[in-house]
Amino acid sequence: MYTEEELKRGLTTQVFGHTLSIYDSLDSTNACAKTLANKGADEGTVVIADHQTEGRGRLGRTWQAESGSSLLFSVILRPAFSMDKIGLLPFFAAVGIANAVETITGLHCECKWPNDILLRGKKCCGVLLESTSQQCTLDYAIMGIGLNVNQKIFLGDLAGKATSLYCESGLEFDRRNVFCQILSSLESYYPQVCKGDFNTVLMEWKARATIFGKRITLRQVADSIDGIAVGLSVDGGLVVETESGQRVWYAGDVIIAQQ
Ligand code: BT5
Repeated sequence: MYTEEELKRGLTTQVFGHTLSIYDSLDSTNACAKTLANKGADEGTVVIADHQTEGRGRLGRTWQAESGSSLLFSVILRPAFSMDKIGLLPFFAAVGIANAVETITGLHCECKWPNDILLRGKKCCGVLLESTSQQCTLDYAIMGIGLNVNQKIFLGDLAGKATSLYCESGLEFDRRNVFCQILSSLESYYPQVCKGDFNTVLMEWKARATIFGKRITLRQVADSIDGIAVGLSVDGGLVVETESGQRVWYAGDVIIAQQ
């Protein structure tokens, strides 16, 4: 993996990446960041690894990434807001990352509820937010980001579903620059987010969403509903118009019906 000096050289941020923990291999950058946060690590501390042996997705799923060509990192956040805002943090992450990816590649990113970033309909980035609270107040959140940068092929389960910045642009990118650009983009939204103001983030997320007005199936582990995605609730849920009225969902996977 890169050295601290190499990564810090391109950083223009004040808080995000001020403290860096860099590893060749880890079980999961989110697990490591959680351990550091429990020991009191500062807001903006970043754990980054070249390889993960147990990269995590949501709902017990895994994140598979090729060493040497991906970005795998987690940022410790300690915003002083109440737990009712926690469901909005994935939108902050997605918009910060999408903005950076668009600047670097010139490609348009699509944001898919709740936490994916797509390029030309395929997933290039996943975000895993994990949080700990005490008496209704957020203690810290770990924002884990997996971005496919220079990976050239995706096999098995990922074939046809995953993509990378390289696959969509034909160009290889210096992962250090991509990393620095993402942290800088995230930090530009963070002061507003910390005040509990997600207006800009939600507006920019919605502008990149393609789900609204479409017929979808929303799948959870033991349940699924069909309906039309009509909007977001104030706390980040997906509002779906079903045959039995409007329902708000906070987790699950969206499948857009073929038109
Ligand atoms: C996510 O979960 O998309 C969140 C992934 C977060 C990964 C980062 S890496 C750094 C940090 N440390 C961790 O341990 N995790 C975070 P979910 O929405 O559940 O999507 C998981 C699904 O995405 C898998 O079941 C696969 O179908 C697919 N997937 C796995 N690896 C992928 C990849 N490299 N590119 C695209 N899709 C992938």
